Amino acid sequence: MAELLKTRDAIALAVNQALARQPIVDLHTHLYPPSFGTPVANRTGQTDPNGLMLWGLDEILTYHYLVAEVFRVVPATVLPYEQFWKMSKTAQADHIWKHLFVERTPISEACRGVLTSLHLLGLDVGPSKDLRPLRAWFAQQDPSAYIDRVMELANVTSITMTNPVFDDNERARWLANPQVGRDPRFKAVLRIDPILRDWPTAARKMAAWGYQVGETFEEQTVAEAQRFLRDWIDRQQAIYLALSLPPEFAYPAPLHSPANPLALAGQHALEKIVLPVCAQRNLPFAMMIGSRLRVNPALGDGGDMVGYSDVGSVVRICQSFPQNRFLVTMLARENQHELCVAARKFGNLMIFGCWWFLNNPVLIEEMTRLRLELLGTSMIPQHSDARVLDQLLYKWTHSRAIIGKVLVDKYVDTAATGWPLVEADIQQDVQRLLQGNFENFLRGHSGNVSPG
Ligand code: RAT
Ligand code: ZN
Repeated sequence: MAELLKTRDAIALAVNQALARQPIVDLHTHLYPPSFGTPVANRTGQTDPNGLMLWGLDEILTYHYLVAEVFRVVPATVLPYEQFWKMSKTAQADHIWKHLFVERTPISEACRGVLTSLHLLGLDVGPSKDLRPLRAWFAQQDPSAYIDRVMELANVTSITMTNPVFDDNERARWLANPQVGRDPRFKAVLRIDPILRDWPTAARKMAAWGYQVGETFEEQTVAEAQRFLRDWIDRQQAIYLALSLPPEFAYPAPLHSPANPLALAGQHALEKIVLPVCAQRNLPFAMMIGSRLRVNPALGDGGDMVGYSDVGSVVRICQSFPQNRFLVTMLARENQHELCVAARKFGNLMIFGCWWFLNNPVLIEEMTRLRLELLGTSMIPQHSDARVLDQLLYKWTHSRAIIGKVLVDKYVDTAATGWPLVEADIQQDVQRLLQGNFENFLRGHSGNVSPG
């Protein structure tokens, strides 16, 4: 008979061990293998200024979360945006280091993240706060071996990329080298934002690339746009299709939508092109809803805003397309409760992650509690959204600790009823949360019959 876990201490030990041992399948990142090139100086001596694999000190310090934070303390009236962007990566990193880490205590989550990552690599800066020895260390790394090291330290076994097919830099790399995405540590995701968000541009581009796609949704356009998606699914061996959507996204599209004049075309593209192909290929469709892009374009990737979105539209989509599966995350804190309730109703809806501005301890804890209470373990509590490889270290370390804290509370409550809790139960739950639910959902097992 396995030993029953009754005390908080025994439960905490079992939870922490299970979490530390459980390999993570990270279902959404913006990371790439070395085959996509890297702009970062390294021991191989090979760099590519437009390379997509970001890693190392200057990249973690210039993460767009930190760019936004540094402009709060050195405003654009003092250092104009254009001037900041003209600076070298090293100079930008030094500027951020000086103002956010040296002149102030680095307590924001993004600042703390840099420190956790460095600490886990054994690279504490010490009282001098001198970055030069750290830079020298990073310049000695081999990018591929460094990926192994980071994955091992973070206990991440599979990294899911985001592969935007309408991005010229990325597209050219897939076309030039059919093997570019075949690194076994990485999986591809076909990212297709313009198809739903800006159909005329998407249609024009597909036409320029040799597909007979016009602006209106005639038979030929639909067939050819579907062929385009199938070709890219095959080229990338994509494991799902994805996009992000603005807060005003609505399904069905409102008849008069001054806020989003392209909404109706987006609806047609969803119904006639994207979802049929996902269903044929048995691939989930991921919708990340609630990002209002570029409210301050001068901040670049840091210039996007959050907005309250419509869960009712998610419900109508899940209801209208039972043959499709949907991975959904929403950016507004205020949407989280309603989204959990929606997931109770539809087995083809899998909610995931604490996205972007929600990826802070206070909100990760709140959301994880809410989800466990409403959905048990039938959800995916987190993804990293890492853009820089080294961020896997902090994003997963911080989240693992919070998920652990919440799980301990839940198991203590369960054990208090006299339920015979054993270690194997905890291991199985943790496996589902950090790996199994995602892998099963990809295989087509929703495994989540509506609990009412
Ligand atoms: O979290 C981020 O880094 C954002 O800039 C976005 O990339 C977002 O995660 C997305 O995938 O659209
Ligand atoms: Zn992302």
